[in-house]
Amino acid sequence: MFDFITEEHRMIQQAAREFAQKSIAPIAAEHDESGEFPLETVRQMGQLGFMGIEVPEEYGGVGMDTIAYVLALEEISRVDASHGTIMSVNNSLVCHGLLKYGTEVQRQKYLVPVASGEKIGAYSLTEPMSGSDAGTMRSRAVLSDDGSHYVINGRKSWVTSAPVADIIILFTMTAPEKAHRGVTAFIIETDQPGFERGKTEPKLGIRASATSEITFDNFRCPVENRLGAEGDGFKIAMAVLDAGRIGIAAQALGIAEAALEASISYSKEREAFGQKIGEFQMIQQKLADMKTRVEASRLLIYQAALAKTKARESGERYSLEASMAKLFASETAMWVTTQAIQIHGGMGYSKELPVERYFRDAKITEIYEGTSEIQRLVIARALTGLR
Ligand code: COS
Repeated sequence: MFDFITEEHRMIQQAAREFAQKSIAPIAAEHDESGEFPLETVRQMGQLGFMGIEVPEEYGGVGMDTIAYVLALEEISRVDASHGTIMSVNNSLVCHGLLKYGTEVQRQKYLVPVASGEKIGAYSLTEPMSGSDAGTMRSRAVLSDDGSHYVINGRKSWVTSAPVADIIILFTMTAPEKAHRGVTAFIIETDQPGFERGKTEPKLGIRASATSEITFDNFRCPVENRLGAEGDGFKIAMAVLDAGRIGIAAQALGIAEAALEASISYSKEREAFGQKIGEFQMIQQKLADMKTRVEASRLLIYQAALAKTKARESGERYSLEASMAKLFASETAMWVTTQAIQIHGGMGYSKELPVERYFRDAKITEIYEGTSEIQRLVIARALTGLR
């Protein structure tokens, strides 16, 4: 049916499925409980090429397209959404940003190690007082008198992978009077003085992915680490988030599928009132609606992935397709995981089964990389051209 899915796509999908089952499934619940970052399996994902799927081989990636990326990410997230988050940020927010906007020197120095999984990347836009309204940040970067470096000060929050990241793409203000047109992007090496990581956030879900604040105290960033021109940062942040939102949609799809599969199995085993619960119409209706929404999410994700692959040549924006995929898939994940708990009854509420983890993991997909409200705003603006 999907003739754009090639043999090569199926191979990476199968490789991701096998790796997730063999190496991630046995540790997922334990890392969810402890909140410990799964460094070993993340390194292995790098060796398998999953950390830079769309990056050309000359820059350390495997040189595939967005369909390959969403297929692999869905398989990883189906087993563990925390691994999915780490993979998604590294691929779409960091590698994509460095590939699209980096100079040749920046690509060689930063993209190669991040795409090959040798180093871990993060993306930092949000601040304590600036989330959805991303153009209002308070952190600052000031060019030194001799023009050799920027001095960065400020605090950023909710940075996925910050506690372990080697490289962070940072968005900060170089010209606050210009509002969003005063935002500039930088590549930060986290082993430099003036950079500090805050405490790891105690989260409801995706607990094995590490998230923290970061602070800059007179951090000196060489001019050659500026990503794009001064003032281009907001557009870079938004364009990169379009790519990121397709990744989050694929992550949400993986979570929803896992919850659906568990629900199908349970409804064929569990008996009540002398029959399998799957023989009751109320359970059947839930399963039918869950499956339909899962498959509709998949179609929107494929549409967005194809639009992004096409944009490589056309340079056109695919914000509409990305936001529709993220909106629908994340709300599907939340709805499907809620139904899954209901189908499992008390067992769905127990930590003995992974269903409650899917439910907790699903919630963030409606929040990060743009809330559902922001996705609706992007979609409506694309339709009307109004602001
Ligand atoms: N790609 C390229 N350029 C984009 C873009 C995109 N996807 N989205 C917006 N832009 C450009 C616009 O074209 C505009 O350019 P000009 O300055 O030349 O006019 C500029 O960026 C500002 O756009 P806009 O006026 O739409 O900005 P707003 O301040 O109204 O913000 C929203 C738009 C709300 C959609 C944006 O701030 C957003 O997505 N916020 C959510 C941020 C987010 O996802 N945070 C989570 C971070 S990851 S945990």
